[in-house]
Amino acid sequence: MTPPLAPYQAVTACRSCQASPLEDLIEFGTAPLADRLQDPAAPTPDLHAPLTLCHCPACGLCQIRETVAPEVLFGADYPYFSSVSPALMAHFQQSAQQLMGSGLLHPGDLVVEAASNDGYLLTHFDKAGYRVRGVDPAAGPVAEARRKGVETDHTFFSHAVAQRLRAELGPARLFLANNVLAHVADVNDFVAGIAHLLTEDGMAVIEAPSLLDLVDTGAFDTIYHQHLLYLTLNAVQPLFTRHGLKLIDAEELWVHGGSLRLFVARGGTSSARLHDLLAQEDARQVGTRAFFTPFLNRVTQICTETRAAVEAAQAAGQRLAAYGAAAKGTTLLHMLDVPPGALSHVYDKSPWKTGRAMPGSGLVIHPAGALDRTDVDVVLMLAWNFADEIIAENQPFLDQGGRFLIPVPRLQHVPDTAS
Ligand code: JHZ
Repeated sequence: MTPPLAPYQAVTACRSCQASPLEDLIEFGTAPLADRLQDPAAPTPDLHAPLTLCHCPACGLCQIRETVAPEVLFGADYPYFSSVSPALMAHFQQSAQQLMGSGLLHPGDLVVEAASNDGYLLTHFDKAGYRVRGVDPAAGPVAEARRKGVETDHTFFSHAVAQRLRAELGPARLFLANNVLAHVADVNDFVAGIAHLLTEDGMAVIEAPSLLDLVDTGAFDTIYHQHLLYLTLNAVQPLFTRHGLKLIDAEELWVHGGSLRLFVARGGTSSARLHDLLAQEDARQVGTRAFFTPFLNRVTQICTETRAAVEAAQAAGQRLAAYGAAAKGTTLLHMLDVPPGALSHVYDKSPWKTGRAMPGSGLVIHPAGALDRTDVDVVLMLAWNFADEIIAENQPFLDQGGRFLIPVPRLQHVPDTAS
């Protein structure tokens, strides 16, 4: 049976520079929409949409072709709450402290964050006495942010929203946007909004998935309908220039399997670090077909080996479950296409996900207390980016003979059964 399709449009021109044609890299087929969790008691057919990774030969921007209606992707039921990972919280606390210690902000300054989620980042600036305003389209996280006292507009950030905010609150000296630039269909409108909102000496600090890391770690599962862009510094530079802004510095981060932090201002000298990173991209010929070839082979290898490991465990009579009802898990399970029933359920710590079911696979989400051998023998790690944290918490499960399969960056057995 053909699954019902979500409302979507396929772009034919680059989302940034508008050049065409775009060149296709991988087709994932018709994939379920990540993060649209089901109520197992009253399931409705999962919405799907084609998913195609492509790139723009003109400006080098890697992107997906399909734009699923954002209200469908980030609607009332959006289940992602950033505050679930202590490592992520520590990362953002450090980032807030660094920015507050940098001398950029003065008392009474305005800090605006797009996709402020549950307010976890803005609370640091709020407590330090700055004026803060969040903007987020997802009802659940917005309610949580407001509960914490972080004033949040329940909407998507755009140029029009920036005009309204500036008229209401004045310009912002600091604009934050973590894991949102790459989610925006009209990225030119978003960046125009940043340019409108910033003070003359203001700064935008933006975190987004790095294409180089995606390719180097084989993290093909982070490709899903929410992620429209996969950034390189060379490809985003013209996006900012087009709107009178300048990329002045960049930093590589470990978060979400590898991200870039971009520092964008109206002018100023570019850092030596930025020049080095741009030169590294040039040396790797990022954006050419040859650059993508090893990655495309790796996707096939990860899927083949992981599927074989799941099937071998199943054939040996072991009970398998998954860990981490992450958005990326939807792409991974779609591409693995393991036999129905091979995995019994998925564990996840997020109380907002418990009791619901993952799209596509239908795996029901169980609360992740300590894993126990009386329930499960082998656990497929969908939240592989937090593998260290999750394994450290579950040492007793390993001591009892339990096993983890970690598919990305390369299939790894923990403990290593080969040794
Ligand atoms: P996690 C999210 O993707 C959502 P996801 C979003 N689509 C996006 O763009 C990217 O981030 C960047 C759970 N967990 O953070 C929590 C445990 O159960 O990798 C999460 O459900 N135990 C906006 O969803 C999931 O795993 C733990 O100890 O792929 C991890 O999801 C920890 C640490 C996490 O992002």
